[in-house]
Amino acid sequence: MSESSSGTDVSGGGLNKGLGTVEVRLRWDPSPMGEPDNDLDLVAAVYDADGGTAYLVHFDSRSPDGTITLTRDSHTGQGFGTDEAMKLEFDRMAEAYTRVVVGVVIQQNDGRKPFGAVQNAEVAIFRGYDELAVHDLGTLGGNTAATVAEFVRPEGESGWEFRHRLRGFDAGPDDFPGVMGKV
Ligand SMILES: [Ca+2]
Repeated sequence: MSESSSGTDVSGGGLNKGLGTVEVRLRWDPSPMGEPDNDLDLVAAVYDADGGTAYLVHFDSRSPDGTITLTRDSHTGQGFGTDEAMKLEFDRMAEAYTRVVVGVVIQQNDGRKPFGAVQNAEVAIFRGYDELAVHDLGTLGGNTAATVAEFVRPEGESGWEFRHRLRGFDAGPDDFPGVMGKV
């Protein structure tokens, strides 16, 4: 389980192949006293070569092969540092899978709560100690969901590539998984 001794680590700038293990870290501030909790969720959708959704990973849905794990979960955003985190082990992912999209969706409990109503919502994507991307989700204003990272394995290639991706969606926890993979 030693991530620092990964044999696939590629040194040198700009080369994102052989991603190894990637962690997506999400943080946000709790709601003001007396208001419904701010509950943001990380969601990963895994696609096969035909573009079909192979499976989803979120707070109550696990990866069948254990390569994507929600390692930290929060319903309120309380506490310091990372509130929710997801680990993706690309080295162990089956050949059949060629694309993974990671998103954030806000639980809509009482009325509508967009990113603009959640303070200091930020997502960061790390490969080891390297920060691949960081996004201030507050910039998404009126959106209630967003895709924040895309990982692809090009046809004929063995290595995965990271692609920057930040796109807002007007969707909730029920319908976001169905649309998050659409380009
Ligand atoms: Ca959550």
